[in-house]
Amino acid sequence: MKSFEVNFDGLVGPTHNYGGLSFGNVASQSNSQQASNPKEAALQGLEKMKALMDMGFVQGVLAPQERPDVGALRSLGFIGSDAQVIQRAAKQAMPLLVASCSASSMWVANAATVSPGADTADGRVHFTAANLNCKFHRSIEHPTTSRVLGAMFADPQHFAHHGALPAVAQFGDEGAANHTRFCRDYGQPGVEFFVYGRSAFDSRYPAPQKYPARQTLEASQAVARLHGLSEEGVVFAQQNPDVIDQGVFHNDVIAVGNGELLFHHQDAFLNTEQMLAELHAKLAARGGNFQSISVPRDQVAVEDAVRSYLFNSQLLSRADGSMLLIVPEECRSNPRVWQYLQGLTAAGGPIREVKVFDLKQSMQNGGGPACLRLRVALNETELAAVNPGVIMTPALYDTLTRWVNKHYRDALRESDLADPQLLLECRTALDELTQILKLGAVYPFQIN
Ligand code: SUG
Repeated sequence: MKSFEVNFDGLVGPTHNYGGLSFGNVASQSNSQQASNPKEAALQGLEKMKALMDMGFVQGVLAPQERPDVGALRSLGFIGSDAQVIQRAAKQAMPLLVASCSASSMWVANAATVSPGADTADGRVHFTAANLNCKFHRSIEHPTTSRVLGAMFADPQHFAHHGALPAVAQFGDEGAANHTRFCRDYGQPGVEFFVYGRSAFDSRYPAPQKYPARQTLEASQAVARLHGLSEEGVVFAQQNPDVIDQGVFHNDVIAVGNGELLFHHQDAFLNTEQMLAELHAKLAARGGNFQSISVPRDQVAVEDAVRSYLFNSQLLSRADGSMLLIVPEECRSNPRVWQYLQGLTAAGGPIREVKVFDLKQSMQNGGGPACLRLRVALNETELAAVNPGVIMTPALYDTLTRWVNKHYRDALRESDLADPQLLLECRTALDELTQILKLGAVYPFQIN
């Protein structure tokens, strides 16, 4: 049976703005308070989805969330009508209003961790929504994420959904941004690679000093248990705490894997040799030939990786077995990174081509090509069970482009977030979107 890796991209929501909300994420902090352009952000994302579809990849779309999140503000004590809740928050606690308006659900690599049916004990595709416990504005995503994923992957015969882990920092879980899967073929049992930033229960593990480690070992282990993964099919590895302190807030800012290949920076991990040997042995036991490309620090410094998002790229397998790397424009404007990439594709290794996309609106908040997609490996039967409304087609691309042009603003500043009209605009847009994507009622305003 044929199998695929389907990329579900997050559609950027109408409140996309630069709130400076993510301590430890250099781009989010440095672009705080700049005016954003939600319309351009959503169109840039749609362009990438269309380009992948046109190249022959199966591409899906994941809906944004209802923002401002009036329910989150109510839970913090703001009362009155929806408009009064927003106005009171704007007056008394602007940072909370900004957090409740974030369009951060666009970075769907953080929506959930996904294990394909070939790896799990019951043969179903398992999803665990990420609690995103490290930042308030992201911790409010998982209830809607679960409803949206449930509406996309509804058939219990093929899909199993787990709620987010307990909402404490000890189980901080950031989803697929710290998870990669290696395999010979998407439909065959693979090796799932979980990368954590610290241990919450064992003080012998080192931890970063300056910025938070968002993913804990214990959270990764819990997800592996929930998904029914076998010991032979998992590898846990620790991120180098020093790179977290340089702005590598998720492993997907310093490494990306696909098929049998791990593409990573020399300084990405702790105990790298041992980790690579374990990956090699475990993949070999599953019939695969693990390979890695380590990018030396004297060619690309960690700072260059963080600024260019070289590793926040999509590594895609083409029909002829070679790989394509989808990188953001910022890689082309960094001379060292661009030179490295030229050498990489000329070297005749597995990565043969680099394609560049303009994702500046998302990049300015620390979200590159890999952040914007959730990978779900599916066989033909499972793909046929996915809600067809969320699979990208030329017609859906046209409809979504028209929908964005009709509903989205082309400039948003912090002061605009207090405008109660924005809430109405967003709800009108999202109500229409659930019909376009055939999701049913998934948003709080539709179900309360
Ligand atoms: O969680 N930025 C996101 C970026 C997430 C990127 N995802 C991956 N690397 N997979 C974050 O830090 C910034 C929001 C703001 O400042 O307005 C933000 O949430």
